[in-house]
Amino acid sequence: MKIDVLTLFPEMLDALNCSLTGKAREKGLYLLQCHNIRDYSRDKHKKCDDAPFGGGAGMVMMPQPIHDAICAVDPTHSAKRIYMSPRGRVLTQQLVKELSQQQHLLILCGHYEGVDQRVLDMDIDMELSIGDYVLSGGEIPAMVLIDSILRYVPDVLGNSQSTEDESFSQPLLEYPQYTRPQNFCGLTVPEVLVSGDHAKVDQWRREQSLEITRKNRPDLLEK
Ligand code: 4FV
Repeated sequence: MKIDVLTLFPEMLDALNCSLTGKAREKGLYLLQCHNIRDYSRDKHKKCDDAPFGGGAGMVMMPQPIHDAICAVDPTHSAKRIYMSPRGRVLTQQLVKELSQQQHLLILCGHYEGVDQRVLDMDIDMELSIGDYVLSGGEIPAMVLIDSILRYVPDVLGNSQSTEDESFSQPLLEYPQYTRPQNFCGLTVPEVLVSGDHAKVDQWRREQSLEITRKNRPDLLEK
């Protein structure tokens, strides 16, 4: 999988060089390239934002640097081009799974009040939101999208890990997890988990998932 990220702050994406995503990148399981939109500004001062027509607070990212960056990075439109925005379709595990099948993603990160609509109309395939709240930039949402997608890329997760048994891959939320020590601050691990009876463990985990889902996300049970 090839991922191109267009941003005013490419250094923010360095966070992906840690942990699982970092190891996968070192192993060449995916190719991530970050492109600084400011490098494509034709303004002598490299200006990339301006005041909104019609008035209003804040600044809007100008269309020219973004359009030129997209055309330079993805000249044949081979990528699925995604703009991270609270206005977009909300990201779900199902959508993550679908997007993980793409060979090439281009992710545009907005800043300030957002991006000139004309570049979205001309160049973007999909607006995507990570949730109903407003952030200062699209870089963190882009990292959320990349991290969630990479977990479906072959060999990124070790053999011992799986995407099958976790929250949202099933319609129920994940059951509680425990590890050593068995007694921590006087709190012990549920006996069933150390019983060796796998059928009982599976039953306990399903009951816990149901209880947690009922408490925190009853809407998932309706589905
Ligand atoms: C966002 C979200 C988000 C809005 C203005 C970036 C910011 C600035 N992106 N899911 N929620 N983006 O808040 O994806 O341009």
